[in-house]
Amino acid sequence: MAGAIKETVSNLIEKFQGSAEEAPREPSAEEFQQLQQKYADAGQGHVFAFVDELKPVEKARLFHQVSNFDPTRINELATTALNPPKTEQTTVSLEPLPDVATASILDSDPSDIQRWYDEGLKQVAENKVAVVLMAGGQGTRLGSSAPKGCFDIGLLSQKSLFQLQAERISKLQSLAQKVNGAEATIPWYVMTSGPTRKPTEEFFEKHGYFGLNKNNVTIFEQGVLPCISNEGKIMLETKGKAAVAPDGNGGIYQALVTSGVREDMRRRGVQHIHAYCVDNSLVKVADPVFIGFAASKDVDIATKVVRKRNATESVGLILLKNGKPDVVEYSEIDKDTAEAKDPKQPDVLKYRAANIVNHYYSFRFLESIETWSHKLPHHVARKKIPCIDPSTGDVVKPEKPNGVKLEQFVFDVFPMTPLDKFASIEVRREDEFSPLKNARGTGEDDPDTSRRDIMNQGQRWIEKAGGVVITDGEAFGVEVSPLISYGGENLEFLKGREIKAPAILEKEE
Ligand code: UD2
Repeated sequence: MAGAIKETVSNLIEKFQGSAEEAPREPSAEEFQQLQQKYADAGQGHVFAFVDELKPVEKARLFHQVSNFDPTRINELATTALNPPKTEQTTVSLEPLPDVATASILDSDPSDIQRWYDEGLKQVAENKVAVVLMAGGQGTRLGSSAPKGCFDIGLLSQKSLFQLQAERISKLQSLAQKVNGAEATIPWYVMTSGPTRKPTEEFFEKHGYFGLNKNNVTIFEQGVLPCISNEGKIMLETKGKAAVAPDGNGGIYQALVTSGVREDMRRRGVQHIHAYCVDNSLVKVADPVFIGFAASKDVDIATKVVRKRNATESVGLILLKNGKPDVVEYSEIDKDTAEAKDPKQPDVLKYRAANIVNHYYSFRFLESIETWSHKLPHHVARKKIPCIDPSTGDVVKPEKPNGVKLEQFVFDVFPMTPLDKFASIEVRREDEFSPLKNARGTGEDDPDTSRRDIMNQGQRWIEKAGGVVITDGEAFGVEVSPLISYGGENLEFLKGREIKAPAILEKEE
């Protein structure tokens, strides 16, 4: 009997909490009036144009949503976004990064690479390394409504990108455990946005956090910004809701603070943070070489780059801008700069250090977020934004861009650190960069190229360890589970073995 009562009580609590989440606290008339006045004073009073038509719970939701924004700050952003300052091109000096701030795996001494690896693994073993996954983007170009990390690129294992990344963390933890015999933990912080949070949480729950201890996996949410009309007004998605969009992967910094993630890192004694892009199927999560490289140089920021494929590849370019490390995004680079050739090597691009959203931060640097995060610029994307006409209440489905979305870019923090606290390291594209950007069949940066690159990498690892992979025409590649090998290590047991491609290696037998 007692059990039944307990069950009923817990159901009631859950029901109350559930309904409580649906019905936010109702603001007092005074609170509501103050907020309306604040918006009216900023010329954004139209946000409340239909408040008399709203039910109390809708009114409360609108109150809580727009309380998160400062209309005066929004006006500043809108003014800058719609009237970008006309910086004279001549005032911007661009140069490739100087040698002092660049290294390359391709021409580093193997003993250096081993030293960085050992140092990085030691930091992991001492529980000083954490990972932040940027997973708030919406896979528009991929054509999938689910978060990109859930995507199955068609591997024999049918593993998602999230699962591959989780298993790389798990394997690295066990490799680190061998360093000093103690349990090694790499906390994994997954940044989501409004549209990706719930499906991401459900996916992780459904897959039991891919075997990781869920106490070391934190799913948090980045902020949003209102969409702005071409006239500088906050747009309404419905009569009771402002139209908003995720604030860009540069929202990571504010989110690390407001979500309590930075505090959790501090409590755990984290010193080194690896932040990366969810859609890179080859990503080396918490790569010990990268951590060791950055730790040994004692930098605050480090970034991995690959050689740019061609002048039109959709990647940012890491370079020196007005003497500071910076990135010019592919959506903002001018043609001449993108096509400029290296004066010393006429058939090589002058700007060829391609950004791959693969960054290192010292925890020391993240302690200073409050001093510079408000200085990060907002980038403007002109979009067709479905909205409500504030003067008539009619639904508008625009045929052409009728407003702007504002987003911050994660790499805009680079100029905030002096050059001697910044480093970039070039890595092999075939080993470390295969972005899943486009729908199947595009032929570039799509599920088939992601799968191809993983299978080819596994085949290279096996052949390097002395195994023989039998391929013919379409049949190529071996999927090596991350739980067997993180980066191609410890595959000597395959020496002399023949493996018929396509194959999957999931057991060390
Ligand atoms: C990103 C880089 C670009 C290049 C390219 C290579 C930025 C700003 N641009 O361009 O320079 O490296 O990738 O693949 O980094 N994300 C969020 N929240 C957001 C928006 C994006 O978490 O509000 C995440 C997204 O889930 C992904 C990463 O940031 O993990 C990159 O976002 P994207 O794929 O939209 O960026 P893309 O391909 O335009």
